[in-house]
Amino acid sequence: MRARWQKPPLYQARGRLVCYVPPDAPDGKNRHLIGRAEGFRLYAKIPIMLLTIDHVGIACRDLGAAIERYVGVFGLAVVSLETNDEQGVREAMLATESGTSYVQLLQPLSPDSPVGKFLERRGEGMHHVGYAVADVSAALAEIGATGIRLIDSRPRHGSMGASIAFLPPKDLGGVLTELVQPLG
Ligand code: MC0
Repeated sequence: MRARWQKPPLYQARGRLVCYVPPDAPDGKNRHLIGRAEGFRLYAKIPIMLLTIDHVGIACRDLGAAIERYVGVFGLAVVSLETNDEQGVREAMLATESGTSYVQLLQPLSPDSPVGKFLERRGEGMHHVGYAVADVSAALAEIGATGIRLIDSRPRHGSMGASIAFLPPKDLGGVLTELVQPLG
């Protein structure tokens, strides 16, 4: 019987995480080919771009009422209340127990803003997911190179001093996606 293929060990070489893969090994994720030797392939491991879920954005008509609901039901803590004129929202960030991921409640400043149009079309509900990245400009360049369209080709100002950029829902399974480089 043919031996089951074993995942090759990762090790450091010249500052990079690499692994040698035998000729019959299946393709792997998060790695790219950097060389070949005697039928073996040498891969460098690609770091995962999305570090964590930074926040879930929820569109609401009445920010005060939405805050009361999320604090009352889940015991979340309001850590920031801001108006973002460029994005057309009044918004609150409510921290989860981890302290590094948030529920973001969004009330539109006008009916023709992104959240205003969303409420009109779909009603209250989940508006977008925000993922933390180490470097939003670098992430935009990498994502753009895959053929995914960018709503923002350069970073904008987001909540709590973050740099943010949006990717269109039509290219990502119907989910408006935000990249977030937290402040500091
Ligand atoms: C619209 N669509 C969505 C959607 N918004 N689908 C999923 N999730 C959403 N959030 C869909 C509509 O249902 C429609 O689909 C199509 O997109 C066009 O809708 P539209 O109403 O005509 O809207 P557009 O095309 O003018 O704009 C949609 C787009 C826009 C996503 C490009 O909303 C945008 O640029 N969003 C990024 C900025 C943003 O959302 N800012 C507010 C949060 P059908 O199938 O009917 O064609 S600011 C924020 O969150 C900041 C403060 C932070 O986190 O720090």
